[in-house]
Amino acid sequence: MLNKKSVAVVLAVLVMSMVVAGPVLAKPLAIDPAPEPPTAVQGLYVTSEDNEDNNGTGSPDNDMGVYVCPGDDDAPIEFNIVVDAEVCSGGELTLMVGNLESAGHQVLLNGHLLGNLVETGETWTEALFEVPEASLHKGKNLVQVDLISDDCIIVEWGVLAVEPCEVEFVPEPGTLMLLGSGLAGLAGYATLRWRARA
Ligand SMILES: [Ca+2]
Ligand SMILES: [Ca+2]
Ligand SMILES: [Ca+2]
Repeated sequence: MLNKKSVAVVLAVLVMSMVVAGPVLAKPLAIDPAPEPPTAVQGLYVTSEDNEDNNGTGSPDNDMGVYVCPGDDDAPIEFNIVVDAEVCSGGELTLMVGNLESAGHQVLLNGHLLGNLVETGETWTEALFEVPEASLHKGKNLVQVDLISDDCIIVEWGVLAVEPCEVEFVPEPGTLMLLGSGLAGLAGYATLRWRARA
């Protein structure tokens, strides 16, 4: 038969253990260093250092390359990938993500949901997402990872692969005028030479 005192002790121990354990989150684990991002070449835009915060001020809140857990001050994880060319087709976003122990975290580009991260476990994952043309533009493209499931993850780098625009030769009015004045100049020169000879 339990007396009141022993019940109180058991309750106290239970409450204490809950306080110590805190919210139940997948424990961050040590994993090998992340694979390097690809070299930035034409059409391949790489961000491996944070450059954006939760309020969009353009200052890093240092949420890349470190564990971020749901509810942390620096969550969600966000950064910009700068595309320095016009965009005339869709592309692909690749994220290097570490320690995905549950599925569900959402990946957005410029506010458009691209998809969810899947569970791959205690390793690095190259997560690939198709990007529709409407979600891409020249300049800063905001990548955001919303931590939906109870899992702490690392986002190491992000790469946008964008098809270069097809170049069509359509002379602009300015070009035509230049061409025209060039021809007029040539004609004038020819006339002068002809006069000089006469
Ligand atoms: Ca953040
Ligand atoms: Ca950030
Ligand atoms: Ca995890």
